[in-house]
Amino acid sequence: MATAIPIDVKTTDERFDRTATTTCGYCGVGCRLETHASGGRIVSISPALDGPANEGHTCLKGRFAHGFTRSPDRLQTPLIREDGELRPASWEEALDRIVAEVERIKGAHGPDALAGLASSRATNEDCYAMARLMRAAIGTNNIDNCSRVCHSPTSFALRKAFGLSGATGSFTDIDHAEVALLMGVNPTQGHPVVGARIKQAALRGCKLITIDPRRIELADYGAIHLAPRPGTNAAVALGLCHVVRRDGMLDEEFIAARTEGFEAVEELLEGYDPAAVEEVTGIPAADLETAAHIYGEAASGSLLWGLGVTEHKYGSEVVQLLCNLAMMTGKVGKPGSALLPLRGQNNVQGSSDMGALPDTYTAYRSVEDEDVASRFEAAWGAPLSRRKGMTIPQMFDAAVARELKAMYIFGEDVAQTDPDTAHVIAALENLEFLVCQEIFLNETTKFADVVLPASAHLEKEGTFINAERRFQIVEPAIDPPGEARTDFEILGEVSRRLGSETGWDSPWDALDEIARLTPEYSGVSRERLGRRGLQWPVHPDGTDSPTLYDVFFDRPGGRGHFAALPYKEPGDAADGDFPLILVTGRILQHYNAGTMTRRTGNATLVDRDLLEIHPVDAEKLWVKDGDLVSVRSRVGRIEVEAKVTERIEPGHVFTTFHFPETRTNLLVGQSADVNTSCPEYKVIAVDVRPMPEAPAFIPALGDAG
Ligand SMILES: Nc1nc2c(c(=O)[nH]1)N[C@H]1C(S)=C(S)[C@@H](COP(=O)(O)OP(=O)(O)OC[C@H]3O[C@@H](n4cnc5c(=O)[nH]c(N)nc54)[C@H](O)[C@@H]3O)O[C@H]1N2
Ligand SMILES: Nc1nc2c(c(=O)[nH]1)N[C@H]1C(S)=C(S)[C@@H](COP(=O)(O)OP(=O)(O)OC[C@H]3O[C@@H](n4cnc5c(=O)[nH]c(N)nc54)[C@H](O)[C@@H]3O)O[C@H]1N2
Ligand code: SF4
Ligand SMILES: [Mo]
Repeated sequence: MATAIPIDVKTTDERFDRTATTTCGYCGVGCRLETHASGGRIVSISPALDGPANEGHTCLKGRFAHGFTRSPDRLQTPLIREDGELRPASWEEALDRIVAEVERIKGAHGPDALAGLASSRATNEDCYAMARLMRAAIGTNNIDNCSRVCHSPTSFALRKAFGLSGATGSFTDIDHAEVALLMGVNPTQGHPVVGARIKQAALRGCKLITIDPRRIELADYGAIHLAPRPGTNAAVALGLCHVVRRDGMLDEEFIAARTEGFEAVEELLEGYDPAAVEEVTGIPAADLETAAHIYGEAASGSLLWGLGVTEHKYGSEVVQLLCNLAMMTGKVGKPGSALLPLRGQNNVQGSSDMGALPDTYTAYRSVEDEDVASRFEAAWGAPLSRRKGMTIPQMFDAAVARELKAMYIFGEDVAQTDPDTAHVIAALENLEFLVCQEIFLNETTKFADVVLPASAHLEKEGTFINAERRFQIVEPAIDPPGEARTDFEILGEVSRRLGSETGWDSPWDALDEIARLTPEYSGVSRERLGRRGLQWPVHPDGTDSPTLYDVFFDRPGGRGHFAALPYKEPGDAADGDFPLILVTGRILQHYNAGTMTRRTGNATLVDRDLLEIHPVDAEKLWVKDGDLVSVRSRVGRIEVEAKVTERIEPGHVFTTFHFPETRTNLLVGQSADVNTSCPEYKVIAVDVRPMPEAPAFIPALGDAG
């Protein structure tokens, strides 16, 4: 159990009129930060030396990208659409409009004609309040969050294989691992403080195996890099398992005592010898053998993965295959042997844990479970639907079909970040009523009827849960600007006006309620979280769980489950018309929709999305570094500047989705994970052509800080 230090330990410095210790609101590492403010503006942010995930480090986003908070573009009053334009309105007017429209649509079409999205950028208490608003005040389970387009396959697979939807260990396991195998994850860009931890581990002798179609930075520190064709991870994982078994690296004792279903896997593995795997993946057989021996022979080894695994048609199956690999070698549930999916958003673990999902209440308990539903009914004083709600893609399909009439989108820029932008726009246009609760106008607010001005992570209190399942405290560094209110206040007020009084005075009341209603979080309280947080499950006495499954798995019978899943081809493939495979992802300097980082000094570091292309392809296509190119997929076309680089393999191209001017997601189709409908953002067949004219300059939004 982590020792709690009182939360009011703060620096005192006369240059600042407010200091706070909080948790970073960008990525899922969950760095603890010391904020210093003066005159209502943040002056500086430094790393908390005792932050368990960051131990005195941060990246450039957590430390420096705070200027957006006082950007002149911040939403400071509610907005209402009138004659096609958004105009400023009072809170009364905006809330009245919401209540009138929600009641009208609910009356005419029933509660399932409405849907909501919770923000994984916001706190647990915000997401819990959003789930309560949709379920109790409106009466529908139509609620989802961005985990759908991110790590929902991880959640699905971990629950199937081991029982719980979270990393099995902690970042410190990397320090104790003889080997770290990274599949489809690029931590030096996406989770930089963990990326730095991995580099340090490598310099101390930890052997890295990187598996990525691109030569990511950590490959330069590694023992071996495997570059599979995008979408062939299953064959890679099965090939690794084949060699581990063939060459006697199985942990027979662990398999016998702790698992079930291995026989079916053994049979399946016969078909995946390294030569067969080379055919499918393009990875030289000898390299696959080397990687399997490095991992298989080590006494401890951790597996890390990201969207290069999940955002595929069979993403949830590949995660199950990674679980197989860990169980075959007994590398789970002990120090140095952890499965660490690097969850993306600062609180995507939390938004899902809090039940901002169409099928589950807190801690993944089904909405169809009578006992659970009736406990929430009693607590919330409202009848609750036992019918599963819609996922995000189902919501958009239903809106296109004019069955879904209204959405309440809280902190997600779906018109920029969800796949198949044209389809998303058609859905948003079809809605009779759209509310956006935001900190900036974005691509999605272009379709909103009401926009509510909310607070950023540096302006609110509550808790986030990081990628290690760690609840950590969030404290306000400054107040929200103008008339903006905290997300928690807004959601409580909307609930109240729709007839469902929450009775909460602050997020801490909501946290107490969450703990009361959820056995896995029963020991969580503000006081106990202190400066170091607690990793769930947290028992009633406050003991937490840095390592899961040291004795048994959290499944009926306590055994881990092997899944016998063969390789299947990705949803899209290159052909004569679309000869290249586009992979999309992110870079260090910008964050997802970019609404925040584009309004900081980071925009002077990088001011546009770039298309990475190998010199061989570039030459074939007459493309030079810096040229504007046209990229066409089966569903859309964009224009973007080319960057010629050997980091990418011939036949593949890569770009990001941080700038609305690029509209990368126009290119992404409807193909998605078979179990969770997570989009296949990583395999898009495209045709790239040079453009006749010079690149258009995309002006940076400037540093408001
Ligand atoms: N700076 C920054 N940090 C972020 C974010 C951000 O936007 N900017 N976003 C946050 C969010 S929401 C998330 S979810 C995380 C995501 O963090 P990551 O999971 O690291 O995300 P990506 O960079 O999208 O993809 C990881 C890698 O997968 C590789 N890949 C693609 N296809 C395949 C494949 O078929 N097989 C294999 N083995 N690899 C493949 C890509 O080349 C890429 O290097 O980052 C978080 N942190
Ligand atoms: N092509 C491609 N597309 C992708 C991906 C990819 O790899 N490739 N990755 C996908 C992934 S993993 C994810 S998670 C999604 C992320 O997609 P989004 O969730 O849409 O992206 P974000 O930029 O994190 O921010 C969401 C919005 O929340 C607002 N916001 C931030 N903080 C707060 C807050 O505290 N309160 C309120 N009310 N609003 C707030 C921001 O201004 C922004 O408009 O993108 C997905 N899209
Ligand atoms: S690594 Fe992630 S949590 Fe840490 S400072 Fe950077 S963005 Fe924030
Ligand atoms: Mo994500």
